[in-house]
Amino acid sequence: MKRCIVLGKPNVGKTLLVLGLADYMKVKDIDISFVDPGGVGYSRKYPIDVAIRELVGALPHQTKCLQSLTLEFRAGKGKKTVELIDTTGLIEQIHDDPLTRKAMAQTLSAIRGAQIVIHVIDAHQAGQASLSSQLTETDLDTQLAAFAGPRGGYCIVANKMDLPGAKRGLSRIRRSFTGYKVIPVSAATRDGLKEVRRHVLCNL
Ligand SMILES: Nc1nc2c(ncn2[C@@H]2O[C@H](COP(=O)(O)OP(=O)(O)OP(=O)(O)O)[C@@H](O)[C@H]2O)c(=O)[nH]1
Ligand SMILES: [Mg+2]
Repeated sequence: MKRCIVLGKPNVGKTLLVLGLADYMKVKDIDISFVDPGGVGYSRKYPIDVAIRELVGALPHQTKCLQSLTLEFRAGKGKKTVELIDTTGLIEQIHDDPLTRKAMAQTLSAIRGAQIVIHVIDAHQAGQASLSSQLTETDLDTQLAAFAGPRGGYCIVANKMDLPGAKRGLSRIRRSFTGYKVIPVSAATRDGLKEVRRHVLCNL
């Protein structure tokens, strides 16, 4: 089965994107497999609304391990499946909590095993910076795009498009990441998830 990894900075909406996509694809009960940075795993079945309530949070580093679920796509008479992997948010600095550091290392090593990469950037936050400024080479998002972008199946999701200033943020993201596919999304309202679904399906 092909793997699709969802990554980005903390709090950009990775977990809500993953669960929102499952919801958009009409998954009622989701089976989530958790694998911690030490390799210990377990799984749990949730109604989608409970998963959103328990796994999405406003504080950074809510997700501290790999959380994956399987999505099925109808393709002609058969079906195609993908493992969708939610990850720990990445930061430029060395985090002072050893467990979070390990979880970030786990995110980075999981990139190599994925055929599809969804890089989430918060468009609302990008809209707060001055419009003329572009991201520098040392910015984590620039580095992630340079690392994961040349591989097939890569796209940027500009999330939180429902919030004020996000359109401005989307322009800034498009200017800073020319040559990459950028999909505007609101994981909260589910707008744009059709295009995300199409991106995943096209790369299966
Ligand atoms: N308005 C709005 N809020 C969003 C959207 N996506 C996520 N959020 C909110 O942003 C916060 C972080 O969402 P998460 O999905 O937990 O973000 P994350 O990237 O998984 O965060 P970490 O696991 O901590 O790295 C939560 O309060 C969400 O409700 C969106 O499209 N619009
Ligand atoms: Mg998360």
